[in-house]
Amino acid sequence: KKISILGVPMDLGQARRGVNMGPSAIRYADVIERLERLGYEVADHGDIEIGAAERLQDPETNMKNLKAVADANAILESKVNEIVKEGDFPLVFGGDHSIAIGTLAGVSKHYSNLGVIWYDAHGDLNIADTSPSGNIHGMPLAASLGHGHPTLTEIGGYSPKVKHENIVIIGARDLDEGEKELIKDKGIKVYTMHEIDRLGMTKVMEETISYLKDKTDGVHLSLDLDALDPSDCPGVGTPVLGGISYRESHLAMEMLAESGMITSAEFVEVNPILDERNRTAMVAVALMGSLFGEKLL
Ligand code: DIR
Ligand code: MN
Ligand code: MN
Ligand code: MN
Repeated sequence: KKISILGVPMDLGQARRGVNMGPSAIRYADVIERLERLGYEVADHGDIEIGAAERLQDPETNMKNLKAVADANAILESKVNEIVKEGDFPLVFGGDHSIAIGTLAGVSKHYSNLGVIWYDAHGDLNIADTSPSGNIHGMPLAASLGHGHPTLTEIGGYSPKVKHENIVIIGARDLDEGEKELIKDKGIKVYTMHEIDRLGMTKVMEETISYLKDKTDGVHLSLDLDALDPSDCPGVGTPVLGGISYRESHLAMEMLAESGMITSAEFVEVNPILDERNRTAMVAVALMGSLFGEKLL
């Protein structure tokens, strides 16, 4: 099977510059060699182009850079669509998490019941009205569920991309009020840090896999590096204490590899400017190794 890599140097979905260098940082950490060593053919499709930042938050929409974020996601949608059409595995590097809108738009039309694992300290379930920041990287899961501004929900020309009952959030520990309401209202499956501590990652992943296995025909992994503890991944724009450990994350990726259920993935929010000697990108690449079947023995 062939893996097709796409970089998305997006930094307009949040407030801290530098996350646009995430794709370079991940490539610098030898991702292609690592995946090739596992026997995959790897094609690097390079980075897509991102437009210019608007200087102010639009008072009408309560969002920052809506047009530039939407335009880039439309391009991303068509590139990811092509990759899936070719029968390749799309592996997307961010860039901030607003790019999940385009990735999911490109992937989901190829499945009748796409599942999504959202590995993140945050829910990314805000709409403009509930967002405390106006940052679109806090909105991509809501947009993919069909909630929010049509400029975001209609990317790819259809909505929703995923059903509420087909998503699992893992690692949550910072949720806004509107996000909590949506989770309760729709009964969205969430493993907060409390459940991860209490059940252990093995049980969390066993439950996640069996929850998604029968009702989905493909599963997208959207991995925000801020799901991990900042001591392991300091190079992220919105670090939150008390996160998932490096070892638990490897276990999660290994269990997903064994399940054989993951059909697309993205690794986002790597910001080398905020990082320590590219550690966060190196963690991302190590986790990709496990996700694609790397084993010690
Ligand atoms: C916050 C932060 N919930 C917001 N979101 C982040 O701005 O909507 N997502 N950092 O990754
Ligand atoms: Mn996120
Ligand atoms: Mn996050
Ligand atoms: Mn809905």
